Amino acid sequence: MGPLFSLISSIVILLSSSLATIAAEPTPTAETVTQQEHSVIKIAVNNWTSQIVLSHITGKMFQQLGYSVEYIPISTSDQWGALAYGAAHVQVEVWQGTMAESFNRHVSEGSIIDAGTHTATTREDWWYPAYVEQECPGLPSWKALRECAHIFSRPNSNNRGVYYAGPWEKPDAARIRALNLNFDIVVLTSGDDLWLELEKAIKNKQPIVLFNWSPNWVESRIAGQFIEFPDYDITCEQDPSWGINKSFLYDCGNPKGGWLKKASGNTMKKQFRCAFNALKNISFSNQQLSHISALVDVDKMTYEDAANQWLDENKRIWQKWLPIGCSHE
Ligand code: TMO
Repeated sequence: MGPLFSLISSIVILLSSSLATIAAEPTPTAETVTQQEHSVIKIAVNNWTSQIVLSHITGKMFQQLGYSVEYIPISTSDQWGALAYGAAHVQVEVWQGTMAESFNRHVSEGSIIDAGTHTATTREDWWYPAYVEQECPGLPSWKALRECAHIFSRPNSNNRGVYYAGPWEKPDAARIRALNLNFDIVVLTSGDDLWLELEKAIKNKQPIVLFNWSPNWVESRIAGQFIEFPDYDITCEQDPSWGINKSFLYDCGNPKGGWLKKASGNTMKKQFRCAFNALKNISFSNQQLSHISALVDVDKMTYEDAANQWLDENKRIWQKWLPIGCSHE
């Protein structure tokens, strides 16, 4: 560091410390700003449709209670730290199949709160459109993937099958290895990218196997099935000797009939009491979730319009979720 630079930096340090002294003087304006900052509820927005629409529905309910809300786009893997440190306060769709491990760990460490379970039951796994069965009659059994991997190949995959994953799946490479499947993985970055690949394949009647989940819009519009892997068991992820492969973990599918939960940071209950109580009451069914995702992915509404439409049409449902006599002021 040159002498001129250190001179400049000392001046900067001097200047900024005197500025800090001035700024530290309590002024009414500064206090108001701080208070407002504390009253903004930050909602974690992930990257699949029902979660995004549900985030907006939840935000509008919080606004009805008098809170301000902010939407924070964040990946499912980054959201745990954000919830633990207050960069986000709420996540409205935590899916068992892809998030149980992190969710349970953070809840047991006390860094996030389990804010209750939706009535919807969930499944997330490899899925294919019905026409694929004509070329691979052993489906939906996973064993058929051993015979038919090549029909899922793509120009650069060297006759190996290609599985299109989203950014949320369990370790697919580990499952492919444990079940000895001749597949490569293409990881896409959002639900939208998965539906583009699906649309392209359907147009050409080309075999495709990709990550999908239920509830989702797909089941209401496109005939198809999940691959039936060996049934999920927690031991499959913990003890290599479990299941058909005695040396490796993950020789099983994701849970069927999995849970769907809401999560909050552990300060939410105190900081935004009324909103926290509303959050605990929020509960969506399978039918409601596939409906709100179809509004966007099929009917091409914006996330916010879809949220507004659902709120307009279901006042009697969500108004019951707002705690009575509760306004945060
Ligand atoms: C978390 N997801 C519903 C995309 O599987």
